[in-house]
Amino acid sequence: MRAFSSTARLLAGAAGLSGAFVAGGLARDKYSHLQFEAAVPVLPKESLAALTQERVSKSFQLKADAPSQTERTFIMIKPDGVQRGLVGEIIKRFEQKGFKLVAIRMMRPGEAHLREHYADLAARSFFPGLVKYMDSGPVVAMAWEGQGAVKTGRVMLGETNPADSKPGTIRGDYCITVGRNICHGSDAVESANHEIGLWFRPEDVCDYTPMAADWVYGDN
Ligand code: IDP
Ligand code: MG
Repeated sequence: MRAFSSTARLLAGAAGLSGAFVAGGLARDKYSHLQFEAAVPVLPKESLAALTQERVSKSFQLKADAPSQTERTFIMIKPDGVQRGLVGEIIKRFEQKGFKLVAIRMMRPGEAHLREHYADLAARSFFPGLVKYMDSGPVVAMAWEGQGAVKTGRVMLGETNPADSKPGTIRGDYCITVGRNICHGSDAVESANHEIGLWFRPEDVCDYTPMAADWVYGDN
């Protein structure tokens, strides 16, 4: 019996509270009142509810400082980013930064749409190759919202040519040549709004307040 009791004690110690319940059940005949009763604090239901309520309401006493203006940027994972399995990594970076995903869509829009998206580059020598590359597989189109989303989004992407992109940026970390630079990001607020309108219907863009907004924004 004594050996069994030590085993029960070990179990309880190693597995914590739940282990205490299990081990307590095993040794209940003779030893449970000695070994386990004191280890399990008994809180009346009402006080637990009051404690929870206090904690929860305290966290919401922070002043809401989420920006009133809602700057959005258009970010796209190009066909090479999709093929190379970098969709999750790129989304993760924007999420972890604190930006809010407001629209996302995987698609293969076709040449005409891609020509329109890159219309300002139509005269460039690399334009036909760019359209062919962009039409070589599905892309993931996204709209991200947040303070400074356009400018910061560009910083997160890195330079157009990955060779000039710093480590820590998406292009700096994951690609090598300008012809396979895995992602697109709007270069100005106006072009962002234009691009979001080109790739999404208004009803595809979601309006919501993330629970963490007050933990992302605050001037104190
Ligand atoms: P950005 O994507 O950084 O905004 P842009 O100058 O707008 O750069 O060019 C759009 C895309 O065209 C680039 O991301 C890249 O895929 C492609 N591109 C730009 N310059 C060249 C080039 O010199 N050779 C081949 N492709 C290019
Ligand atoms: Mg551009």
